[in-house]
Amino acid sequence: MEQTITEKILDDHLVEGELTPGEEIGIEIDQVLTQDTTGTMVWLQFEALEMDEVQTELAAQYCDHQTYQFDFKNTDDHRFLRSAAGTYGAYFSRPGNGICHQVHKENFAAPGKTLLGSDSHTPTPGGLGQLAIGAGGLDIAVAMGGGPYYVEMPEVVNVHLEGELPEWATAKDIALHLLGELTVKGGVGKIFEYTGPGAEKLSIPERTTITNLGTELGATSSIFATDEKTKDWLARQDREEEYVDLQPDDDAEYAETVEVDLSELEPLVAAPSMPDNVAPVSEYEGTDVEQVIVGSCTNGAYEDILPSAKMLEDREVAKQTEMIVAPGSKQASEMLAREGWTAEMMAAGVNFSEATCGACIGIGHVPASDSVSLRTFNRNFEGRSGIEDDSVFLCSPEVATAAAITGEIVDPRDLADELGDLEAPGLEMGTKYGPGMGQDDSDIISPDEAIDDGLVKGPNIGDVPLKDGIDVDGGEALLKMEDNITTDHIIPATADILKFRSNIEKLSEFTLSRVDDTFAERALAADGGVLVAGENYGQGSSREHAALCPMYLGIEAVFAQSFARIHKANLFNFGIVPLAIDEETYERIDQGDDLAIVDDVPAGVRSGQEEFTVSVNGEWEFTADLDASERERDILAAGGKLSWVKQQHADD
Ligand code: MIC
Ligand code: SF4
Repeated sequence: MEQTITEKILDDHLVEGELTPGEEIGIEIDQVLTQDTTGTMVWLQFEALEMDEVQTELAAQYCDHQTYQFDFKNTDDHRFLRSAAGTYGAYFSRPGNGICHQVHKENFAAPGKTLLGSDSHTPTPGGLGQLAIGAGGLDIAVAMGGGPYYVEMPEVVNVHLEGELPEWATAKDIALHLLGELTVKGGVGKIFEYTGPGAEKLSIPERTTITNLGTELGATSSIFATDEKTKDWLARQDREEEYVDLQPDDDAEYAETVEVDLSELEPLVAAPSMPDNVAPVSEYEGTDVEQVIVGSCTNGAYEDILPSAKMLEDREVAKQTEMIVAPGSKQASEMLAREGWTAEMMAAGVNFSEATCGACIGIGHVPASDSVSLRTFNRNFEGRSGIEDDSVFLCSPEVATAAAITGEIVDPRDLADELGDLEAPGLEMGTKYGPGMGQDDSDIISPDEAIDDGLVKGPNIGDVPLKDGIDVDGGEALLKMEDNITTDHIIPATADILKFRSNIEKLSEFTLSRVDDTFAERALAADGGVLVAGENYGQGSSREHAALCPMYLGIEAVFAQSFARIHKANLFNFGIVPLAIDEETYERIDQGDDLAIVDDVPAGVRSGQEEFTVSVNGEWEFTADLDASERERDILAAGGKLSWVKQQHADD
């Protein structure tokens, strides 16, 4: 059988099922990654599963999301994570060393291998030919213990890139163009495979910008074939031996093909407050910009920042605007510094940040009220920057830097015309630097170097809540929400909330506070209930806290028109029943209605029942669908994945 790249890698790792789209498959995981704001739960769950050591080829723990300490809580988390990595045999990347996706790409990502990570942008190294998938922390803990990862076999979509990018259009614009066309739910249940002459011309950092943003499409993953560029890039990281040739077969069959002619693209922005709210930059020209940030896991590589540096040579940041560069990794910072670019950018008025997620989740560099911030990031969900009425635009480093120079949104092509001497920077390597990319692993502690002093749990490290069995019969619709509710709505990040990620009791007080700040209190007073939502419920991050906290508050079921992939898996993992409803039913239900499930849910879940009858205030009825594999039903019946795995261990 002729195969796509995805099918080849999955075939090599398949332990259960068949590669039929929509069917559940079990795959072997070679590498796992976790970060600081999902990692504490991962290791607490690993401990609760009574595992002795990491079973995958490689596990890496990064400290990247929260590196600015306000009190002992994050430092406690980081100390615990270092101790867990040392105890169980994972690599540990110290705070300040960079964002997990960038550092993993530089140090460990390998073509042909599978990677599972407790962060939604884990697919980033797909640009290097790695099949990488984001998942909830509990799935990472189980995979790290040697268990297969179960996922619905996605449809493989071919994104065929023709032609060449015109000057000032970038890889970011390819991704934004797709978001504009396909929307934030266009990729659910799909893997995007990029092929064609246009794909071959892209550099590795350009490819990884695109695979990173595949997450915003809701895709399970995104991947490119490998070639000389992949080999060269690995060689620059001193890892040439990890190169594997990976191509789709000539007659590989794709579920669908999306054609993009790169020569037709132009500089784009995603306007507030959804990554698919895409328009040409020219539509917003003249908008005042108070803040510009270049960096993050999307555009934080050395090659992403270099264009900004070149554009700023002999120029200055406009006085009414602040420009911050937040490199994705220390390696990127170091290379810019060694080449002298850092000093030049600083002299132009740029302020450098530590290599951290920070501003991307409202930790530091919060925009001023009622102001526009232009960022090279991947998400601009309402309130994510740290203030509720934010106005965040997403764009390429080139568009961001053009705005920093003028103080307003400007199409860089127009700016180039106006200035006369501004050249499109392109992505070629810096000239001042010799061979080798300045590979730096001084901030990575390998399992061999680790001090194994046992798990160190300070007062910020709580317990993992555990639910036993299933006891679901419906309840009050405590909240009715719209389409595209993000996990940032369910459990916001931001500095004042993020520090409670290891303390579910406290964190749950913030559940859905961005939608209704009385929710947590009402849920506790009602002793549980259900949630109602439109399409694509739970899009965005992988944070399992968005299921754990509702579970803690007694939420039994979520009725939604459709669910985002990772969040749906997290609902199963924490014993909350995801039930699908149609649009008409959604429209008829009101917040406060009593949704009593007429059928015996525990029995139905066990017996494979797919339709459940629900009575609304005892006045009218509707049918809700449970789309779950046998394994997912077993997990629900056990009260969640932790109880399920524990039961299985007890049976062995
Ligand atoms: C995000 O971009 O939303 C995050 C913060 O990286 C999350 C992880 C988290 O919530 O800790 C993600 O993308 O999974
Ligand atoms: Fe960090 Fe933002 Fe990337 Fe999430 S999207 S990993 S918060 S930089």
